[in-house]
Amino acid sequence: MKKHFTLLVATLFWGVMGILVFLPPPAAAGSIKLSYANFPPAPTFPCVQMERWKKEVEKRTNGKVQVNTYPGGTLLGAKNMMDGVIAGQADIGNLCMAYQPGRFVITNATSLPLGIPNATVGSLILWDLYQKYKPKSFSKVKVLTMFTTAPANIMSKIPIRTLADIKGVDLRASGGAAQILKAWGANQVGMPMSATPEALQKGVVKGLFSSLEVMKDFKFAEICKYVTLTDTVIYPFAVVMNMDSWNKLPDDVKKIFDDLSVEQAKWTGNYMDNHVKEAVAWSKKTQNVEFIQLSKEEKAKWDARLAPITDNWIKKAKADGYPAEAIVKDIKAFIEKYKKQ
Ligand code: 3IO
Repeated sequence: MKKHFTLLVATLFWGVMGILVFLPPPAAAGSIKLSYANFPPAPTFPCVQMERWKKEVEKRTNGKVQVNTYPGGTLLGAKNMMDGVIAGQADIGNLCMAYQPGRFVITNATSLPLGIPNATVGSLILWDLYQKYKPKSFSKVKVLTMFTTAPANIMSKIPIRTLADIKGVDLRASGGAAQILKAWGANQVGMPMSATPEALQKGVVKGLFSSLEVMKDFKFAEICKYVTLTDTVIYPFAVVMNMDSWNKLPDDVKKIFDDLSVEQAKWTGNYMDNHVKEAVAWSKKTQNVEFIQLSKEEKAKWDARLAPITDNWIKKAKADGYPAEAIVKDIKAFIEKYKKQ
C-alpha cells in the first residue's frame, strides 16, 4: 500500500514536472515592448486614439505587450513619420497622409471633394479603400489602422463670408484640403498641424482649414473668432508598424492587432465626430466665436470652384499610372454604402 502511494506521488511529481518542462514559459508581463510615435500634442485626437489603442492592446494581450507612447513629436515628427517607422526609429507611428500628398496618391483620393459626411464614414471608407487597393506606398510597413478627420471648415481671425473675403488671405492647409483653399482663391500656406499654433501666433497665417475639434484642443478659438462652415474635405491618417517589429510578433498578438484595425478606425471616427460637436459648443459658449453659414447663392459659387478638382485629379493620376476612375467610383460607392448604415 505504502509502496503504491509513493509510486503515485512520484508519478504525479514527474508528470507535472514533465508538463512544466515542455510547456512554453508563460510570457512575462511587458515582455514585448513597442514604441508608438505621434506628431501632435497629447490632448489632440491622433494621440487620444493612440492611448485608446494602447489600452486595448495591453488589455487584450493580458499585459504581454507594453506600448510606450511618444506624443508631440518627441520620437518622430509629422514629416519623417513614415520613413522613421520604415527605418525602425519607432515600432509604430501615426501619420497624416496629407503632409506627403505625392507619396500616398490612392488613399489621399479620399481628400477629393466627393462629399464624405463625417469622420465615422470617412474612416470606414478609407480603410475599405486601403484593403481594396493595398497601395504600394505601404508595402514596407504593416498598416495597423486608418482613420480620417471630420470635414474641414475655415477658422480665421477675420470674417470670411464671400469669395471676395477669402481672396488672397493667408490660410494654412495641407494636401487635398490645400487644393480646395487654392480653388477658393486663398493664399494657401502648407504646413503640418503641429506647426500651425506658432504660425497663427506670429501672424504668418490668418487662419486654417481643418476639422473643428482643433478649436478646443489647440485653443485656436482664443485667436480665431470666426468659422466659415464649408464642411468640405477630410484629412486621412494611417497608423503604420515597422515590418521587422511586426514579423517578430507571435501569432496571437498579430491576430489581436488585426482584429483591432477596423474597430479602431470606427472608434476614432466616432470620437472625432462627437468631439467636434463638443468643441463647437465650447467655442460658441466660452469663446464667443461666430459661425458663418454661407447663403445658398454664395455656397453655389464656392461649390462651382471645386467642380474641376476631381476631373483634374483623375487626369493626372491616370497619367501617372493609377486606376483613377475606379478609385473615385469606389470612394463614391463606399460613401453611399456607409451613409445608409
Ligand atoms: C489634425 C492633426 C493633428 C492634430 C489634430 C488634428 N485635427 C485635424 C488634423 C488634420 C490635419 O492633419 C491637419 O493638418 O489639418
